[in-house]
Amino acid sequence: MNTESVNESSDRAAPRVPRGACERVGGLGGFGSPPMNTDAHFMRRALALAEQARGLTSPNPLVGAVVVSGGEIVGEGFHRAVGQPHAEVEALEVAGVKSRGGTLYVTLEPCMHHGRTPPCVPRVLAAGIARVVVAVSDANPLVAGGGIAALRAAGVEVTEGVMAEEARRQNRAFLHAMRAGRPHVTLKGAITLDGKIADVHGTSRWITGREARERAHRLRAECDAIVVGVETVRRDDPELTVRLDRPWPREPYRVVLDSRARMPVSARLLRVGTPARVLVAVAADAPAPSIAALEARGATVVRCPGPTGRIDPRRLLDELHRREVRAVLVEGGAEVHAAFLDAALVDRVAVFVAPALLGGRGAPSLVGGSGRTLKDRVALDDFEVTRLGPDVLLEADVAGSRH
Ligand code: AOF
Ligand code: ZN
Repeated sequence: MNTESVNESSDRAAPRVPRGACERVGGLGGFGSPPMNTDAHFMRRALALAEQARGLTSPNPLVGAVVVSGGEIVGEGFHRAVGQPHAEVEALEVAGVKSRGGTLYVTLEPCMHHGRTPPCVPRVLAAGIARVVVAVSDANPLVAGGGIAALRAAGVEVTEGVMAEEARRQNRAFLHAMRAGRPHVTLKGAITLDGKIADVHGTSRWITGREARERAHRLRAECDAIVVGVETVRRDDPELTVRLDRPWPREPYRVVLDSRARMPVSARLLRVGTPARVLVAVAADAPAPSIAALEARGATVVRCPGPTGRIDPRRLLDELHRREVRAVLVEGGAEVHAAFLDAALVDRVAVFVAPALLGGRGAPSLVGGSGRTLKDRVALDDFEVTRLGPDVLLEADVAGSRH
């Protein structure tokens, strides 16, 4: 892909690291803990290992681990997919007896609970690890500090917070979902420089070029649910599938906000992928025959009634949370974007900007609704800019929404 990174954080192949960070490997003092910069070096490696599984581990987080003995890496691992061994277990398997007395670097606090796999802490203790370095504690209520406490109680030295900000960014959606009890929401759109998402006729294909559209498919591949409004389905008849240059093993839920169940049963989205992973969110007065017709096509209909006959986005997110969705991509249109913003349910924006102007009073812009006063604007933090061929991708966190 011909992408030019304006900001280092846009390099998705490796986690974001401060450029020029000083590090010293080897030459350890020989007494006590190695210096912090050596810890950062090995943790950076663990983050890079974890990153290899981006988009593949949900509902689990990305986790990487490195076992170090005598200043050398003797084992590495990462979490590959839900149900697969945790990162620490992989790394300890590789290290074997060399783990004894060594240091384990892990990007997320080791777990203590029986989930789909056995707990990691007993495994770490059995391997004779003397010191564990953790980037961030696990926000999962089943773990939340318990792993670190159990290690310390067993006499293992634990250092927390090494490369913590990078680790938090790496698992932004997972950590947010665990902390907030609802999925992390990214508002995604493609606009012209004057902010239009379509021309006055409603035509939006294509505003951006190939590279930007490829990146948009990667954003889909990395999320668990794509949300659009029924108007978008009626107008564009999208598939909402992940289309990359190689087959993608995970299929995000494809969700349509359709308060009155007006989605045509002939919609393309019901003919591709797994129909049961099409969720149609309806409100209280959706006619039963329309619901039955959609269900007959294999769609899953979920009821998320709001106060004014519309969908309550919060209820939809609760429904998605129950299905272990961590990352949601809201792909429009303008009114759907406004509904999520008005409910204060947007955590991040990803906007592709094309070098073109459309104009037209009737042409929709990225966010519809009744608008805000400048005083009440949605402020964004931590802007990242990526060039994608002729277009630009702007990503930012909604101020106040901590990952
Ligand atoms: C770690 N290392 O590599 C992962 C962790 O169902 P399970 O057994 O896979 O447990 C999933 C939970 O364990 C997940 O929600 C998160 O809290 C933690 N994931 N923990 O120490 C790992 N994948
Ligand atoms: Zn674990």
